[in-house]
Amino acid sequence: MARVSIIVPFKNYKHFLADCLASLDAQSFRDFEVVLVLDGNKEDVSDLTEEYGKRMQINTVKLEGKTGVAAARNLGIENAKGEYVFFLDSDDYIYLETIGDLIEAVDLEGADVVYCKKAKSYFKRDIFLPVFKEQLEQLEAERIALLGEDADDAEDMGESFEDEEAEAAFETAEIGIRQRNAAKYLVGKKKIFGTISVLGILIRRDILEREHIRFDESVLIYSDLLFVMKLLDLDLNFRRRYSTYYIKRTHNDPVNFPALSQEKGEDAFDEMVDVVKKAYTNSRPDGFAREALEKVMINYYSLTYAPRLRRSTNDAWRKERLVKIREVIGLVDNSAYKGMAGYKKRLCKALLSGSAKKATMAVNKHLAIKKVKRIFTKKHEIAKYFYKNRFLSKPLRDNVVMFESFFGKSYSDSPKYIYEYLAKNFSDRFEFVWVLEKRHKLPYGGKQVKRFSVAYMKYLATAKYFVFNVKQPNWFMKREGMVFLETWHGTPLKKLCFDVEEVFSASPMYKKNTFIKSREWDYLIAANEFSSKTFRRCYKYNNKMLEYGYPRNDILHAPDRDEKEAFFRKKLGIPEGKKTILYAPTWRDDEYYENGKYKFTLKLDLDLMRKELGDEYVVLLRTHYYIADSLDLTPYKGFAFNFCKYDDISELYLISDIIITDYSSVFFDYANLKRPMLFYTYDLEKYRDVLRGFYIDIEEELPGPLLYTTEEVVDAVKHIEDVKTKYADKYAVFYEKYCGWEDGHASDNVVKEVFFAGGEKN
Ligand code: C2G
Repeated sequence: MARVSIIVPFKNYKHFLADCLASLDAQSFRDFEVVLVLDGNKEDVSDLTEEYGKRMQINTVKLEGKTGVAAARNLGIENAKGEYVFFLDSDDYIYLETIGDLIEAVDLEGADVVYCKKAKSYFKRDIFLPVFKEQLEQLEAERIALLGEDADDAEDMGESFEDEEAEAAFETAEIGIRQRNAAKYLVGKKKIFGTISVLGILIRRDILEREHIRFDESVLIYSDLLFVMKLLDLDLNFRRRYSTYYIKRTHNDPVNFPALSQEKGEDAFDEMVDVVKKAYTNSRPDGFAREALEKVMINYYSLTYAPRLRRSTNDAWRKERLVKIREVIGLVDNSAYKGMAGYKKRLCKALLSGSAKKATMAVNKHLAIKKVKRIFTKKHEIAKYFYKNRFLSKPLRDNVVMFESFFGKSYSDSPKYIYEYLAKNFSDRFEFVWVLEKRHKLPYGGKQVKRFSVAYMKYLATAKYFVFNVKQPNWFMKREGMVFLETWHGTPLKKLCFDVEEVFSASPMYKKNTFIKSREWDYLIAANEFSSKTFRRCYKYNNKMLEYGYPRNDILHAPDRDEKEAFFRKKLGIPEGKKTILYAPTWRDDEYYENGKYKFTLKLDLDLMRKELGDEYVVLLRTHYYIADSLDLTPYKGFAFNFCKYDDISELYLISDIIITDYSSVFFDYANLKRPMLFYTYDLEKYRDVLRGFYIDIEEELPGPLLYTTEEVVDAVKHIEDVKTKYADKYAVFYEKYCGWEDGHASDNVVKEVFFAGGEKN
């Protein structure tokens, strides 16, 4: 008989189950069986059970005639043979040594129930674990640094007693304290009822039998609450292990793979109210579980439900639900408000007065105070307030066009070229506004506003046309009559949105928000057929696709390209007689300071390059716009030029004889020049296989060599003519596929279609 039965209900999303089983396979404690309960699943998982079944005992059972997680877990309990049971959802996984750590509390402390911490993640296991492990180790190091050598003793404080009587008294108190701690941790700390769960708890199985504890199968979403409350009311030896984690996976794609909680329908509220009432009335009147549940009831109303009261405009709905929630809050004993913030009590009391008007007024007052506080403490909040409350009700201005490139960081990319075409030819018809962080000398006298300033908000609310190369803010409201042209900023190489299985750096809301915002795009530019198809799929984009090539690449096909090149070489101070190598790498998802601010370590040995290539070449360095580090190139004066903050990379392409890049869409654009490309891909495996995944097989398709050391880069530059010859055929194929639509007239064509509805311009 195995010591632990791990009950895993499975309904769908096989790729999650694979991670779940892998996390069990990685445990060094092996004395467990997996009870895998199949709940009407359509995916065949026999390959997984066969593979993992070689190394662990997997008992697969099928739920017949019913469905739901409660029924599945009950069937799991019926089939469990272990001394202890542990519930693990098939879309979650556990940390290293979790089962062994929990069992340790049984062996050393005679625990009946052991619970661990929970961590949330939207990463797959491979990506999450190493980063998480590092964070935990760092925390542990900090703790030891703070407490010194006695760190471990400090944790056990109060465990040694000389006096037997005192020890006995302490033990009793301790059992109570431990029971109370468990109730606080598993219930009282929660802000909503849905997060109260059996996950991460090891339970002696005979207790479930003796006390007839099962999941209520008539309950769809909140069955955990009843189960946990029953358990907490028993006088058991509760123990905790805070050194290990149950990892709850947040689905980062609620559009395609919603979790049960993300699927909630209208009935969920009714079910919640019924379950809470039942859990409360069935609980021990003076028990710790009830005390903890009362806290959640107050918190749920004041933090989650009450703010919704104001937002809702549906009066019938509001009244009906108010009655229900009032019944719940009516159960709470007065003593539960002790120690809680005063406003929570005020909100609950107003609700209990029985008048919907009073309840709403109390909420409005509370939220108004909160908002005023926020306006004065949070950046941009006043401007946003004006956006929502003033500017959105002003009429649209039919002739205003708003431009933004890379979040206002530069005057660049396709918005720049569309602007210049439009302003040069139609300045009498339109008024132009650019979003720019720093003031620029704009040609054609366009107006400039700072991102998130009051003026920016005014135009964002009232301009008719928008030309942006990244996503608009999530809170942007598209009004009727507005026209949104999304230029995007590159042919996709790294997978995007719904094509990304896991997102490493973006928030779990990335897919959902991108989906919602891309519904607002009226036009999207595709530089080539591959982009067009990819965008349609990865964004589920169904509006107009402008298949003209990139406006930003028009300059690379301009009839006066050579004169332009000479002009920019001079303007940028490139020494005469020197050839130029542009190094333009992308950013790395896992090397960052904070959101949108990434690290960059230069992996090219500039000393070696100067020594070997300095007579003939200079290097132009250009990091990605996300990179926050600034590179000091003063030791390489005259050889390496810093163009990291230069606005327009298209102009840098134009003055470069060779480009070195990596996994950046830069190479699709540079290919328009038909000049040689080298790929410095020193971290290819990690980038491609762990962080992102690419759309194209770069080893196959790239029209230049993949290089891994500065020596190889130097050698390739020295033999650049050989590189050209070797890759000539691949280059031709690549050019045809990705640059075939580019003819130097993208700006013209885009403007015609968006601003003149495909008709005559004059
Ligand atoms: N870019 C730049 N300098 C760099 C790298 C990029 O100016 N060193 C600009 C180029 O215009 C490039 C664009 O930023 O085309 C996008 O850069 P990528 O490296 O491709 O990365 P990302 O911003 O993640 O965009 O579909 C395109 C993708 O969304 C990628």
